[in-house]
Amino acid sequence: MTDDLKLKKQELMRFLMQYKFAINEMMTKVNILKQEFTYIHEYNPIEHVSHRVKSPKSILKKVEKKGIKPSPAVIKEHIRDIAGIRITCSFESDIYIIRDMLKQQDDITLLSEKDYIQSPKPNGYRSLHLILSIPIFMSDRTENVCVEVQIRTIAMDFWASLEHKIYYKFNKQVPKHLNIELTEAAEAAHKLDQKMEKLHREMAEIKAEYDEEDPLDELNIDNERFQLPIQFLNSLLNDDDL
Ligand code: 0O2
Repeated sequence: MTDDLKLKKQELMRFLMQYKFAINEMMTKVNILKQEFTYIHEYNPIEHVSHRVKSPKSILKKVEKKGIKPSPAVIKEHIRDIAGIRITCSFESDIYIIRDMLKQQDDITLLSEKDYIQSPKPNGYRSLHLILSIPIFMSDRTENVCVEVQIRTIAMDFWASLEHKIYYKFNKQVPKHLNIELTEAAEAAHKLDQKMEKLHREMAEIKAEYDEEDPLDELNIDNERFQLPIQFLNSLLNDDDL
């Protein structure tokens, strides 16, 4: 390998490294939110998280598509999805809860938000896209790095994965009848999301009523996991000597 090529490779590695670190930072944040939310609200809004750094080949494709100069500074400014994180949740309302939890963090700046849930794409694509900027502290400098965060439900993700496969299988020229069926499937997925959200809400209401009535709550005892019979615990609570 020539010295010039070695230098170019090093420059590319250094450029991509900041995106890897940005993903590490974001993943730590997401994991903390996941654990804290589970602890406080007794349920986990985040079902699955995946991440990737765009390959040099895909970055170059986007450089060509956008007609920009292939220099690190220009790429960094114009291509904001080099680092990508995808968060999958159970319910649509979780998406906005996670968005708000991320937005309120002091070191995160929200650069843009595209809500393809309120305004789905014509093909039926639904997802919430955030472009966030976070600082990365390197040995000799601080870099503000963009991360694209896509947040969607399991149903939205299921649809998007299949649509993506079909899109590339037919080299972006999907037969009309498949496009129609895909749009219908997106609608069905949306209906399922609405139904699941309704069930989720109803369940939360029942749980809130149940918690109000349950005297064990004051003792902060998780009685589902508690091994002693409930009558015994109630008798303890009613004991004047306590
Ligand atoms: P990959 O491999 O997923 O990263 P941009 O081109 O990013 O500057 P654009 O096109 O406005 O600007 O971006 P947008 O609308 O935020 O969408 C970018 C990403 O969203 C895509 O990334 C996909 O991941 C996803 N996406 C958007 N529309 C669709 C869709 O109709 N179907 C599916 N399955 N995914 C979609 P990339 O860069 O295409 O690829």
